[in-house]
Amino acid sequence: MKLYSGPLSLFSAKARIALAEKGLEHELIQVGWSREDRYLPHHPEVVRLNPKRQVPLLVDGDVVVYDSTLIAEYLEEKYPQPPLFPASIKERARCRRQEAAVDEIWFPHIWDLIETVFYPTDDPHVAERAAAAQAELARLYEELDRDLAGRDFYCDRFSVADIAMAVMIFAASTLGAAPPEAATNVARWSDAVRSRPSVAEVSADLAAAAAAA
Ligand SMILES: N[C@@H](CCC(=O)N[C@@H](CS)C(=O)NCC(=O)O)C(=O)O
Repeated sequence: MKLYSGPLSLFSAKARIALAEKGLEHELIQVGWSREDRYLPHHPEVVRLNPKRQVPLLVDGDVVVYDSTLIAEYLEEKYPQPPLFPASIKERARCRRQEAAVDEIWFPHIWDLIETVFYPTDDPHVAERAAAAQAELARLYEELDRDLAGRDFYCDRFSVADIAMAVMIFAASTLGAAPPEAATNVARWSDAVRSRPSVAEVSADLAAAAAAA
């Protein structure tokens, strides 16, 4: 199995953690990235296999899967143990809803912070965008803290929702938007999730790539 990944790609980090949690041997291929050119030129295999020209991209024999959410779904179906989705339909729906929320509601705010730190811009509103992102993330942390009350994980077991949240909250924390101290449920959850070897290893790789960028 091969995973095409980006050294600073948060979506690739999700796929890497899922593979590690399932103990799946794979070749990790880190595509090129720079502040100036971002992902250009795209890796030739990514161009050939993914019309979106994005990582993560998984190749498992003759199966090609792109998009971190679809990769997690594929891995779960092909390699069900250990599971990364809850058992009940109700909890699976909660898990999928939260993973989507992290990718589609949290990430745009995190992207605003990434742009201010990593990519030079002449947008005169960059500081305002960063401040608005910080405010929105503060609101999302409050909501998440309520959702995690009385729960070890977001759903009834460690799941793709926790993976998506771990990656985005790790990134937000390194970009000046760490969870507030009052969010004690988030802190308890974060300690548990970040101590997992899969999350610890991938977070360390992201931190090293960010330091070198
Ligand atoms: N929805 C996709 C998003 C993937 C994505 O945005 N990948 C970025 C890196 S984080 C990428 O490959 N960008 C290449 C480019 O924009 O040229 C997923 O969940 O995998």
